[in-house]
Amino acid sequence: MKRSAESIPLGARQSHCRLWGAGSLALLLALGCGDSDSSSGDEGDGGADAAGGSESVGSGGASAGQTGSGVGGDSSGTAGSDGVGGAGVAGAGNAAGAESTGGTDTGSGGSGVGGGSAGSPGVGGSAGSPGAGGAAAGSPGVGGSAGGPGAGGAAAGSPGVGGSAGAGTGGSAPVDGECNDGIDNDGDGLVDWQFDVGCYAADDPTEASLPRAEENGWTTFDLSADSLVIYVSSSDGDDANDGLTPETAVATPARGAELVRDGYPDFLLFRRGDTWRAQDIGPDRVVRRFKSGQDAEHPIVIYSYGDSTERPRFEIDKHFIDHDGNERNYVAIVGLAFISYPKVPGDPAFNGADGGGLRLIGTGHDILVEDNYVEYGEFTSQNETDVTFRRNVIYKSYHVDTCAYETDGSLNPNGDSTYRPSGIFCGGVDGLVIEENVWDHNGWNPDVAEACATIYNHDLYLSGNSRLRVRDNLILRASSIGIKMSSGGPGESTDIVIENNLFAEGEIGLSMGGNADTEYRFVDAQVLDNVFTDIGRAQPTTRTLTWYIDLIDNDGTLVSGNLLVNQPPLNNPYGIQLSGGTNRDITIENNFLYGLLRRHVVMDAVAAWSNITVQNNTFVSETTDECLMSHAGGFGAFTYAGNAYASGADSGTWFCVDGTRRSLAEWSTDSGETGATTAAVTPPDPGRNLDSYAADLGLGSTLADFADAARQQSRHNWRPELTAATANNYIREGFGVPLR
Ligand SMILES: [Ca+2]
Ligand SMILES: [Ca+2]
Ligand SMILES: [Ca+2]
Repeated sequence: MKRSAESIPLGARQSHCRLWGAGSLALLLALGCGDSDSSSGDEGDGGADAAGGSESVGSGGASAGQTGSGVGGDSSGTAGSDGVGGAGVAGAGNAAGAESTGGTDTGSGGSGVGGGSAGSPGVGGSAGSPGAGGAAAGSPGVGGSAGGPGAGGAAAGSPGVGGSAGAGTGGSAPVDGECNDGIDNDGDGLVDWQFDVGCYAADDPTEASLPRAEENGWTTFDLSADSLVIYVSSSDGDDANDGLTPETAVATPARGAELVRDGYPDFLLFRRGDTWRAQDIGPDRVVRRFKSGQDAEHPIVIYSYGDSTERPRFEIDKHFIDHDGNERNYVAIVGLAFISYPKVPGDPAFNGADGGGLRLIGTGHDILVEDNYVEYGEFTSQNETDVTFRRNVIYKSYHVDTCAYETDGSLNPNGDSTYRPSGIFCGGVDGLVIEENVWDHNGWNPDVAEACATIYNHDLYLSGNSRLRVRDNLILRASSIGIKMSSGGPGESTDIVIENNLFAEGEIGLSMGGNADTEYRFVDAQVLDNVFTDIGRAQPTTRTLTWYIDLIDNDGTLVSGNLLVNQPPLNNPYGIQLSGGTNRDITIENNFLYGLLRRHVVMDAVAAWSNITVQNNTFVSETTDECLMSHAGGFGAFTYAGNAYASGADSGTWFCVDGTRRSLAEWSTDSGETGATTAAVTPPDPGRNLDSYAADLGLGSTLADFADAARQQSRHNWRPELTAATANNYIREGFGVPLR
């Protein structure tokens, strides 16, 4: 498993393709390094045109310095994107890699890519020419150079194929990449995206497992020499089979889980598009603890196979895997769908209570949970180490009996705390990564009676975790809080980064406080470049809060680059609030708050606080509300500097100091702020949010429309425009703040 680009330096990885000399072509091909083009200057592999190609990574030119005379395909290709020349292989002959000369091209096809010269990257052809040496129909193009007949990465996602269809015939079929060419390119016995676990999807140009940065962000795997692969299919499996091939798949998850081995880098693969009901990894709690892999680079993997792009669907009434206090290490759970069927309205077994997801509670480490879909259930992880949740979709975790009522029968907005469903609960995890997930509408279900939103239910509930990274998540429509963070004692949560997430609705965006009142419970936190919009708009609990960022008992916290916008007109608003008995070394800088009602910053200081800096922020309210800024408790611990302020309120009332209205000049005197200005900003398109983004994308006109589309994300259907990173930039652009 390759975890990230950083884990294996690019140069080191490429070198294994370069070290082989001429004459090692067969081996190179087996390793997936060479290209599949001719190495002998034969008539080229003829030109497929670049029909709808996606970006591809070419695998180098072939060996031995022979100049291919590639023959171009025709030029009717469309819309391929640039291929990337692979590394050439040192050839014995002509070392000077001539750039392939694309033939005449009238299409808008992908780029041709020349084979590289000795050991050097291929030379990219120009956009618009079909694959290497592509010429007009039937006319011979000039192939690539030494080390490769015209053939680095071709257009249309096909590495190493000579960018062109049959000689002189002018091909027209799309060129396939390694994961869609019918060939076992890496010699592991697994062919293409349907079966090779090194393929993230059909578009993957490599059957090998590369770092995520080269796998469209997905985790892929290579088999180890001693890996056992077990296939499970509900549609054509049989537990009497051996499970060792797709044709001899077993039928049940329990049998499959029996066949993979504890402590080995085995693969338990479920057929995509199949459904299992009331079955899981085993029939009792002990079995559901599952197994461990071999080591961090050789996990035991639960994943999928087959022609469908639909995740294997598990209709469950309890957690699919439940470590239940035991140690399980080196486990990857990838690409599965978990539906809590007793919570599906209308299901014959409906009770609104049973179900689950994954319960990773124990002393284990090195756990990966990626690309799973969870409906009506949740993830939990406690006390484990190095746990990663990435690119999952978690929707409508809920439980009945969460409503509470006043004596007059009206709804108590606090709700009943007996059950506390959230999208995820993590407690005491050291090394927790939560990235690029979709958290939507967790905590309640308005389609079910007695499944109320309460103050106890959140999209993410993170308690006392350290080395915590929460980045690039969509955090939508929480019952109460988008990310609720609690910490029970001093330093219990340390080394925290909350970065580039998108928070929409819920009644509170981020709360790093709560549940205790001891000193300095959150240490070394960074809240960076997040976007918060429409917090409080929907009021599922019926409370009228619209709180964006709440910090309590922090020690060494940086809040920087955040965009807080689109506050609904409710009676209890704020932007960023700092409170609690202890806060020190806090910096709030370069944030942009626009269109909030009042109280953009609330400081509720006490004597114990020290070294609090608020600088270079922009605070703009268009309402006539007083108290754009609200500061209480003295300025001894504070440095205010260089902030820009604007409000529609009377200029004598923008600032509230211990409850007294102050003008900007008076504020500067009181606070000692230097360089304060009246903000003069005119955002190009203020008001942008996920409603307008849904419209912009043609998805509808509401946050719900956007969420519906975002929940369809998977490795086989990945749309970058539906990620938090892209949506955040869309919103940033409207407010005229720098893109990220
Ligand atoms: Ca293949
Ligand atoms: Ca293979
Ligand atoms: Ca791959």
